[in-house]
Amino acid sequence: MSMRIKVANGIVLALLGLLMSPFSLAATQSVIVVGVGVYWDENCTQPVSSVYWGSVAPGTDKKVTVFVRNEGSGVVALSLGSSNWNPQRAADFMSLAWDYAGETVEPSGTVSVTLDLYVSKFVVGVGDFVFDIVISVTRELTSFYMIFSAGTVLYLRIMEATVDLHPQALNLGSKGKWITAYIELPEGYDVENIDVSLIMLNESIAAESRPAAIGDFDNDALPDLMVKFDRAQVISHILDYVSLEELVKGRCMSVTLAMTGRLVDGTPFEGTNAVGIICNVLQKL
Ligand SMILES: [Ca+2]
Repeated sequence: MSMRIKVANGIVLALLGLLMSPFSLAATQSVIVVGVGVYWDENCTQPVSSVYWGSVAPGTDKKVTVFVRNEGSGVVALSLGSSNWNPQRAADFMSLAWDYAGETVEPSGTVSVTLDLYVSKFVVGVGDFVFDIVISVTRELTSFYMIFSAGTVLYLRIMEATVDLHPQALNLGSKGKWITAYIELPEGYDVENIDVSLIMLNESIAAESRPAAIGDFDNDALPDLMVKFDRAQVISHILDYVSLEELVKGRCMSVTLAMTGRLVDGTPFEGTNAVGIICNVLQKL
């Protein structure tokens, strides 16, 4: 027979003090008391109630080291889990591990463990996140120590999109109405999630809200999103920033345009593509 403690979510913090104490009521030999405490220091004077991971960039991890003490009367092994992820999707992109090797812990014995939170490089749609770290004894998994933890995903690297602009050679005197862009995203991202209203060229020309369509323009089996920009706006923008003199003198010029945008969950992306400028028309200007 062993003590069984059930803790409902939400009242865990109130019960932490109870969980961290040995259950001295169990005084008979046949009763094995289980309990585990987690501390910042080896002497077990500073209980861990929360862990702040800070900013974690996609594709990286953060570590914290804690001391786990067996506060029961029997030899135990430890087990690590997590729960109450918010947002829930954070659990799909993050994993919590530790370097505990499975050694048993004697009553009152402590073991130092390093908790390691890894954030997938494909993480999307997660900013601030919280979850509970659950450390339990394998002898009795219903006795556990729960630690609130929180952090923020820091999108250091902006996702690189593949951008194809058409026409590739821009006739500045053209009467064509549009410049068409085909956007592909890296593996793990879906062009369906691009927020068309936030797509910009050189941070100054917004994409038209329509037409916009998903297809596979370049037949590479990767879906691409087609959007259009007003050609007159693009030409006007280019003329604001390029030297006409150089353009005419060089007879030909290539201009790189940068596209920026966001997915509907806020994840940013960017990509560039060069367009040539047709010069013979320019000489008539
Ligand atoms: Ca494609």
